[in-house]
Amino acid sequence: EILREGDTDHDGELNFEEFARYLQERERKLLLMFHSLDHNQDGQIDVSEIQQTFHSLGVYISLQQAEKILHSIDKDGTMTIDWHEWRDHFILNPLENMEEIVHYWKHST
Ligand SMILES: [Ca+2]
Ligand SMILES: [Ca+2]
Repeated sequence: EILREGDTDHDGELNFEEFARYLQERERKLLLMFHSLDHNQDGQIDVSEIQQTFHSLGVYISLQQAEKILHSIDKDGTMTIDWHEWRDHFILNPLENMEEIVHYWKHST
């Protein structure tokens, strides 16, 4: 998947430049998603913000399900997701937008 998306000169290989460009583009998208999740703009995503995001996309999840999702990304046990945790979790994952992430989470809980 990364190969297909990142291989901009379509030679079937991912050279270092293409890979670096791919990661840069991923980071930009992930940052936008991070900001859209962080409703109160405090730089952290908490459990209620995860739940709100699901609800805003018309998907009901319980607080426990939202906590489970949060635990899978929260590496340092703060019960919030900061930008670094978010980026590290999704950087090599080809999800494109919040709809896809919500769909992915829904199937992982
Ligand atoms: Ca927040
Ligand atoms: Ca954390």
